[in-house]
Amino acid sequence: MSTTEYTPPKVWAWNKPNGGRFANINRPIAGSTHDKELAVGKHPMQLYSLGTPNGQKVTIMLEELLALGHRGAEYDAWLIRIGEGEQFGSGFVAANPNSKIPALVDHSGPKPIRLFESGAILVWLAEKFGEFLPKAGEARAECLSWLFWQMGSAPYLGGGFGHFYAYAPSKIEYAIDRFAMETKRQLDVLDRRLAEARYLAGDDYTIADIAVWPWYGGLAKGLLYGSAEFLAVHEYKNVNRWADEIGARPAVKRGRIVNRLQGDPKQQLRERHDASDFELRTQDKLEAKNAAD
Ligand SMILES: N[C@@H](CCC(=O)N[C@@H](CS)C(=O)NCC(=O)O)C(=O)O
Repeated sequence: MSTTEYTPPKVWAWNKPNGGRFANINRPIAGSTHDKELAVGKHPMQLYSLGTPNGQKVTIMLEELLALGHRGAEYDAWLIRIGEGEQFGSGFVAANPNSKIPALVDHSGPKPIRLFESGAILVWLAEKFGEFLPKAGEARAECLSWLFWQMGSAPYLGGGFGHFYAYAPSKIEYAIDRFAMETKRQLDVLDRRLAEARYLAGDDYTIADIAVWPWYGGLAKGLLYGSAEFLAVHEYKNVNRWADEIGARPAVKRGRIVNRLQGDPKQQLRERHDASDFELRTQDKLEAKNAAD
């Protein structure tokens, strides 16, 4: 990649790989690249995802619903390897025309209903089961506001800061400065909110916490982009208190490992088709299962 000053041409053209970490999958057109139907399991909810922060939101929500006894939230979690372009298979594109995980197909009604965008999936599940979304008033307003805050903010963290700090083929001071500043500002926004409230919507744990935790909880606990020291994340004391409290929830511990492909193999459950799949980890059979996949 050239390090000289770039003069954009009159009309941009896709004529060269950019060398970035995602160069082999990025392209400027939508639609499928190959035919591949999605597998369908036995449960009402069919999830097609990967254990990134965006994927974890949905598996945490489903595990929380199951923990409350909602059998209708039983799910099969199928792995979509985005590094290998599986989000461009025809079946996945039919579930999400935007070709990004997570996508959910709800088979509980007379005809399957597709959902894409993690925020939409969380609201759908919250309304369907009557959990984690306050029904009215200030708590509902706060919940929806922080939920949509996450949808608007995280691209600056992931696509901006994370991309230029950790993945871009060269370190560009301008880009890292710009997005580090915005990321720290966002952490401060959260820290101030969590100084005045236990959870983002107030006294109760909601889908706002479920959406924000995998991104900003992960960042505060030093799990994203190897950036803990660079961003001095320990300074955000209220975010850390909140991140620890949510991270200790059993459903969160389960949900965050589903569809994971990275990190400690004991913290990866590549596909989840039954509640008993989690026990495989404690029996040390998971590594063998993952190796066989
Ligand atoms: N706003 C979307 C973001 C989804 C997203 O960016 N997913 C990423 C993984 S974390 C993805 O599938 N990327 C594949 C690609 O860009 O080709 C959501 O919240 O669901």
